[in-house]
Amino acid sequence: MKPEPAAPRGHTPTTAWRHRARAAVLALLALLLGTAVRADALSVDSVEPPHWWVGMADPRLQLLAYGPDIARARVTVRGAGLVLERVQRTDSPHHLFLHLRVAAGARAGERFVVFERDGQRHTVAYTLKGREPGSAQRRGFDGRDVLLNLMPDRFANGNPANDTVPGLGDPVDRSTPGGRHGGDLQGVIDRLDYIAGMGFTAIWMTPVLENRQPSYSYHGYAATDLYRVDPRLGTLDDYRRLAQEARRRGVGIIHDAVPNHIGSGHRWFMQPPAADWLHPAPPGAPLTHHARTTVRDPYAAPADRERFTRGWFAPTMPDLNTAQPLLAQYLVQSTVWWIEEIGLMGLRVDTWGYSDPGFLAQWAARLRREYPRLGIVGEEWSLNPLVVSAWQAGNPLFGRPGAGATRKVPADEIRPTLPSLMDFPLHDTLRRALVEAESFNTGWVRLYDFMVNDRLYADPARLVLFDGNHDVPRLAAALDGDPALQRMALAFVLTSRRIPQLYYGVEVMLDSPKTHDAFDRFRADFPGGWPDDTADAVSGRGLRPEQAALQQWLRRLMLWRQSQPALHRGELTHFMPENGTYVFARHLADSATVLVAMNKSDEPRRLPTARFAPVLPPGASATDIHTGERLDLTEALTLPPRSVRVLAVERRP
Ligand SMILES: [Ca+2]
Ligand SMILES: [Ca+2]
Repeated sequence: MKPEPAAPRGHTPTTAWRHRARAAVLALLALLLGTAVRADALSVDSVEPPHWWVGMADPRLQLLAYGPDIARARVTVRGAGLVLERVQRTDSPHHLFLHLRVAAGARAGERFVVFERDGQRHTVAYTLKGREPGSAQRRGFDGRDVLLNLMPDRFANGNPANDTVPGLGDPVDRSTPGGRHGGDLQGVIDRLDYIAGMGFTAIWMTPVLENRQPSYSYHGYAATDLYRVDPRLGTLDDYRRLAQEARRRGVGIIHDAVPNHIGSGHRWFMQPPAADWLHPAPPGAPLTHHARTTVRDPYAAPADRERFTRGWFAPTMPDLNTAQPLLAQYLVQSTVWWIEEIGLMGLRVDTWGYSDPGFLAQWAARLRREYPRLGIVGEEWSLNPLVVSAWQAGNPLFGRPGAGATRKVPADEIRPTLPSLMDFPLHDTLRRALVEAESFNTGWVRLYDFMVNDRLYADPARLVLFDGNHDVPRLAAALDGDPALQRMALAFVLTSRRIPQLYYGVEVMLDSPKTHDAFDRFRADFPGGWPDDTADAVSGRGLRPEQAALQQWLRRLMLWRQSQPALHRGELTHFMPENGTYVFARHLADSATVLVAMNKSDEPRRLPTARFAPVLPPGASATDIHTGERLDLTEALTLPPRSVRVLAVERRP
């Protein structure tokens, strides 16, 4: 399990001859004085973060130096504008924490961190970079965007030379659903024209950091180095190039951050920087029970709450004790590092809620202080809207109540700070509503009724609604392969009062088992990502007609949506479902209204338009954005059987 020491970071200008001369003098002294001199060579194997920036809102910088017996070293820092305020030692002899301050107005360039011990000296050149113009004010994602979730190992193999990397374990094996399939960042770069051409404006990739695990590493959620791109996915330079090439096409990158756990192949598992760095390991301590309500439930037993946040996610995923202040600062900084280094648009945060609540509030607040507009969407996989809403900034229901309040809340409850959450409750409801038979309380009515829960959210329009992701059965499977229902689901995701996110391959109806534990099969390879694939979603070669038709239908909707302010920030008005139909409108003063009408029944439906009066001006007409049909809505709206119409409403002059 224990990996080799990481390659040194930063270069070390100390010359060997000087070491040797000093060692000879010391040996002579020892001989003369009769005292023992330690023969251990002073080495610094890594300093993290590997570099930093001038001009950050928070001037603090915490360096973690790692090396054999480094805790006994004396440290000085040379160079203007980087001030060493304090050296902190823990119970680990091999780690040393340096608390520094980057002075206001400090210039970009190299500084030097000098370690001295037993008469030896080791100097690390430390770079403070200049920030890209506008870095702090980078725009996050919002209703204008459509996010693409893809898994790099399963999207496209752009570089067969990196499929297996000696020393990392888990060699490529495309024949196994849970093996590495060889996809990589180059594969994504090669398909950016396709991604942008479909109408996506952001890519959320599952984690790209090193996962040095002996097996089952392709998913990326067991990081073993928080400052290294997994070499099987590419290099740091590839990641930077991907972000630059994407940005040129109007596409941002959303980085998957995992503050809750690491992989058991991480050096920290065997050699933590402090004894309280990780929560106790199973089987001595139980795994988490995934009961996420415990951190909100006023009646939850303390032991149940504790087990949720302190229990390991899996036996191969050591749980980070994020209440440890040095670790909390490490995690804030490593996230800032990727944002600055890659030029990220935002973050998707894994297993939000599984960490210490105080840490989560602080982590998000620190990032938003550094980047006020950064997009951050947390994964709170609860189907209960109350549990999801509890994390969104601005929710007055959560946080410690003021004096005199009688409301019972958990003692450590903290005000929410997160701008966005994944909308698992609405995602799940949408799927159920589509496959259910229609009745007075099932089918469309289930979805219609559910929207009242938007009252719980401080800002429902900032939630991310998705057709699927890497953890749930494919949309095609959930809807029993029905193309009409898939169109309705996708139309809803792309026109609802949410930020839409699609899962790669949904445009060509990628299928999977329906059972909820077939994770590896939800992550099938994107067609055409490998040279021997019989179909190619990008060129269209080998696609079945219904696949190509859905892809074209979706492309039309996504590109058109880019010019529709009513879909980006409009109000929502919806009408009670009738006879298997559901109609809603997105509208905004001084902007064209979008009317979405769906018909699940096998019969055509004629809907008198009088009841849509609040959103349809008298004598309105509309264009079906897919067929180009011009519809006169004065009397009625007709819907073909099992269809969805997305309509651009026009006022008749
Ligand atoms: Ca590859
Ligand atoms: Ca945890």
